[in-house]
Amino acid sequence: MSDSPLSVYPVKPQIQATAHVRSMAEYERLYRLSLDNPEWFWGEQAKTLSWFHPWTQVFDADYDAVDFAWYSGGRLNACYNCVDRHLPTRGDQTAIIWAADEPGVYKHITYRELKHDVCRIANVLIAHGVRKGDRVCIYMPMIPETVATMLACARIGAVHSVVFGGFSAESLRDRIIDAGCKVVVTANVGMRGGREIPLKTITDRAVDGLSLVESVLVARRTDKEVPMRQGRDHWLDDEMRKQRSTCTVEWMGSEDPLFILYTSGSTGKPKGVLHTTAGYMVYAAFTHKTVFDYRDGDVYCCAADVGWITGHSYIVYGPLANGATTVLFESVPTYPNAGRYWQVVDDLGINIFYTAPTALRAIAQAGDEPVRKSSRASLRILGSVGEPINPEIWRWYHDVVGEGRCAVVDTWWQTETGGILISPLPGVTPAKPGSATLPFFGVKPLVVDPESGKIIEGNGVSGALCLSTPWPGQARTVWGDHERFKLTYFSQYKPYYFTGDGCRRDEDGYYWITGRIDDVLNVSGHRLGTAEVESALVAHEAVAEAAVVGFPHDIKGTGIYAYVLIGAEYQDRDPAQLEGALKEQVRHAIGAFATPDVIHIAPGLPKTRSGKIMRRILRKIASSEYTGLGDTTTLAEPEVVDKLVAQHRLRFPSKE
Ligand code: 7RM
Repeated sequence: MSDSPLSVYPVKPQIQATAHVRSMAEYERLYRLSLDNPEWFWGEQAKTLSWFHPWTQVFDADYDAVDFAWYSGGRLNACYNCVDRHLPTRGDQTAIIWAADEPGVYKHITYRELKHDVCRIANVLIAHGVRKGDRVCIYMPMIPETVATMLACARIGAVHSVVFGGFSAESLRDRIIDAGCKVVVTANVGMRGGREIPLKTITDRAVDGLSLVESVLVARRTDKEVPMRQGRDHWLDDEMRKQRSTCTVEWMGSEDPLFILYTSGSTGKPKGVLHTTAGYMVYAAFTHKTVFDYRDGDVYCCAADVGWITGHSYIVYGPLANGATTVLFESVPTYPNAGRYWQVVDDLGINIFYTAPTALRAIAQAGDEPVRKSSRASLRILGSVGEPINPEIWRWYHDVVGEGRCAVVDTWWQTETGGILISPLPGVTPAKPGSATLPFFGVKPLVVDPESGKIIEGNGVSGALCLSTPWPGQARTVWGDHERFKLTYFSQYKPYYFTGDGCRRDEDGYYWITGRIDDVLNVSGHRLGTAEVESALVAHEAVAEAAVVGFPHDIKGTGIYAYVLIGAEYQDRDPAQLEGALKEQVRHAIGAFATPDVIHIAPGLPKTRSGKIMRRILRKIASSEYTGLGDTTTLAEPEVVDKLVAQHRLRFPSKE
């Protein structure tokens, strides 16, 4: 290891190497093999799944058409792999431990019970007309029925589209329409941090007047009564009671769709990222086993929401394919206090814990006391995902939470990648706090010069992060718009996949993700396009124009800063009231997590003479960086910058 400004955390002898890769030498050897002979490597990994019919070709691609096929000729079923195949050996083992929002309330579900629930729900879906290839929208809280519904879809070959329970009616409606969902599964309410979320009411608004949606199935999270529309709405538990607990599996082609998951990009509406069956399952299972060193009998907890890709791959499909015990955590890290995570860890004897830096920052604020109150003796591995982890928080996670005994794995990946691509292997890869370290097997990251588009070789370099080799877990297309898929990911640095992230490869070849270099914000680990927030703002009649940028935020990582130009007839309005109304507008259009932190009613926006908004300048001002704004004399109205700076200074005097 060469010098690094940050300390290197060597692998400690007391941290056992992952059961699957034992040393750096073995990592390097396997890594080289995986790149030299990917078909052999990925063929070997696929053998850990159960197949109805084996594949005839591991990989095939038409690079011009951006068309990838893994395990062609094979037939399998994701639900069968997550549930049925475990019954002979693990029927009585706990598959899911539900940790309810209410502290201390847990429910254990065995693999056998899961199978019965899944089959009943699958039969309910069939009874409501769902067939292979049909889309089902899942707008649910973190309850066992949600996982069972995902698996039920997979069982009958339906394509699920899970929409995070924090999205608004409008966002939900857009996603239901885009995917063409004929059934929506929701719950009467969700519970988060002691508060009720009116999921059914939001669903009613979302599907109002949509003839496309034939049935709304409603899980009962609490006893709360909600209006049910005759003929369309049905209680899920009532429907399940009418059904048998067996349901035949639909054998799917390897490349048949498994699910759609919407994600934000730099332009337009969110894209429905499509993952297919075999490649996704192989990748989710193998990365879960290897990166988290999952061992038989371990209790594993990923505290994400199933509404995001992390929940799909590392609460549901990866762990269950490996026959794991996976914890479904319904609550939030700060409820009823900042010690909640560690209470759950002790109550359930969790060995592997996976969360996001934003959650760690939120609880680290409360100091070490809430952590020290717990034993955490069961913990072996601590994972991080969703955004760059600040070295200070990494150290807190490692030293305070893990008491130096646990390996920290900072895992970099995306909705589009299906699974982890850059991460240390626990007990194998020496860590550097803040670096996701080295590529996973079969993954070849490239650092590309954003100006010239040329690959930058060697170490000690930075640029745009691209990926040069295909891997089984990668998304296949954007639902209904393959051109957009090609354009978004494979055109900027053709023929490579462009991630949207910037990165540095240090002297040791370690990767440091520096964050998005497109117009995507990472707010509390939630992905959000600036364009989405802008279009929500301009939909308000008072707003003539809006420009949204990110700025450093202590807890959220990135905060949302919106510059808005107000129309002439609204100039006399009380600014505070207007700001409130605009925040409400965004909450209504997208969801609470997208609410801007700052609404800056601006006299103008810095634009080039050709009318292009200079976002770089807006980002700097929002971050209280008033120097180095560059040459502003070429702007259409250079004085606008001075005005914006003066207004920002006045409002945030303490930030300088
Ligand atoms: C898994 C997930 C993807 C974006 C990605 C990055 C950022 C995720 C890390 C990270 C630094 C990490 N999917 N990101 N993990 N940045 N270090 N370990 O989050 O589609 O919702 O977001 O998240 O910018 O492009 S996602």
